[in-house]
Amino acid sequence: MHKNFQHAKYKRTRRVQLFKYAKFNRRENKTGYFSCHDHTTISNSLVNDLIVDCPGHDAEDESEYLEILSLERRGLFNRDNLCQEYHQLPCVWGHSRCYPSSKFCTYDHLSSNDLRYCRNGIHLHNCIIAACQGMFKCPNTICLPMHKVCNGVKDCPLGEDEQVCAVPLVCPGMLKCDPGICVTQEYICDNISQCSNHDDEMFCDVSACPHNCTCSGDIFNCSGLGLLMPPVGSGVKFMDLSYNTINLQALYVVSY
Ligand SMILES: [Ca+2]
Ligand SMILES: [Ca+2]
Repeated sequence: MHKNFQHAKYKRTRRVQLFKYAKFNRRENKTGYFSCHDHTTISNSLVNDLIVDCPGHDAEDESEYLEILSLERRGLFNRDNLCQEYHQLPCVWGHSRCYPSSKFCTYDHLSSNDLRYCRNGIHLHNCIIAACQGMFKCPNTICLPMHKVCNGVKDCPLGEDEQVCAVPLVCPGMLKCDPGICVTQEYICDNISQCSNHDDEMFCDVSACPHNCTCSGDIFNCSGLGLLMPPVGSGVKFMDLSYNTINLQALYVVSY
């Protein structure tokens, strides 16, 4: 009975706490910055991400984790999953920082060079048997998205991802960046440049895609649209104009 009471109290505490965070985040989002105790400011995205960014020893930007530790000390902590989405896993049980379960064991970075998914790297633990579907598996450990293979950085603990690069990569069904790495579809137009020349984040604005064409990065697919002239576009590396009725003799400038 006592345990049930404690659990109910815990759940109530967490609800109140999350409500406070939601309120707090709404307020902070207006400025985009969090003010540390010494008045240093850090980006809101670094608040409650499980790595302390404020100077000093207060860890005020990690108040959610501090609360979990406090609940644990008082014996009130419960391994509740607070993730909002169905296919998500928490970076720490009882914490609201979550990542897609499909990214379990996926080693990747944000534009800021911070670790992607869980900044504390908890999603990279226990990866011996991770399947790494559609990715490169470092022997007995983490999974690398294809853009980490042959990118000149040893991402596997023993650098196996850079040992297969003597022959130029072919990238079937993927975007091949200019320097030679492959980028799978899900990383194209995800607001993070996996290509050093930003190829994968070009032409992501739908309005830049010619009418009725399907565009992904700098690859435009305008096949089978009954076109008589190629659509207007600049900087396009590949445009599929098959199954149209374009008369090339009528064109005097073709520069795609
Ligand atoms: Ca690499
Ligand atoms: Ca990208």
